[in-house]
Amino acid sequence: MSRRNCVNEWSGSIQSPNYPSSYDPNANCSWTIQIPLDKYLANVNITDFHLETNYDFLFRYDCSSSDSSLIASLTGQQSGRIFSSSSNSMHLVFSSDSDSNWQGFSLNFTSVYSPLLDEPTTPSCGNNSACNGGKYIATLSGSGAYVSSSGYPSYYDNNLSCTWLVYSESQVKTNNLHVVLAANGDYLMFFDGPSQDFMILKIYTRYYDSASTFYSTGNYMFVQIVTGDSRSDNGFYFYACTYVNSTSLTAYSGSNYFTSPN
Ligand SMILES: [Ca+2]
Repeated sequence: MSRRNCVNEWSGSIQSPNYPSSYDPNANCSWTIQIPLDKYLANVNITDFHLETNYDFLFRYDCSSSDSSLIASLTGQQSGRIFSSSSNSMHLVFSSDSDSNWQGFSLNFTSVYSPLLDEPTTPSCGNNSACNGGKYIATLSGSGAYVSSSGYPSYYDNNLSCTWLVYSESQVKTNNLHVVLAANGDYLMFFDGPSQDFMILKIYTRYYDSASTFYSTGNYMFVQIVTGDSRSDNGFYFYACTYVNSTSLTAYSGSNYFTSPN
């Protein structure tokens, strides 16, 4: 069977054919999620996902057709995963082979406003930083990205609100976080998603220095430093890199198990 679907909604759900009964063999179905306005992301929660491992797949593309770049190939059991699009559209393709049909999948998606979907701006006040309404977007590849307050370890400015959006094709992981903030109401926050609308991962208000790491649940981590009108200190730095949970994600290898439906 072959089927194409367009979902032009603010929120909704998508199920594999026949769900929760088993899907058909040789299925080839696609969905385009299009959030009605720019600057919104589709945030997808996989509520149930059981596909035959390495034979049946849900392919995730970053834009509105399978001509776009393939982000991930999901197979096996993936329930509980969360991921986001990097724009207001996302394309999904479900493909099954000729036998062993499992239960399939059910996904919910919602819209999330992300003002940082504007084009990245040139950092206005130092390396990897953007302040007072600006933004810095780091897309992780290779060895990752160094993120710091402006001019670290030189003292940061007063009255800052600086933000960083870190994107990875898998999850975002922090390394070697070092924080030195003045005791003046200054704070550093990490959010588990593409904006401040998401759950707070960490808040730091003074000193912190550790080799311990933490992760985003999905593809984005949003970072914000806010400083008051007096006193200052060194600021912060960390190294952001891509984290792949190898027990639940089959990375796309560009090999021969996928045929485009188009
Ligand atoms: Ca199968």
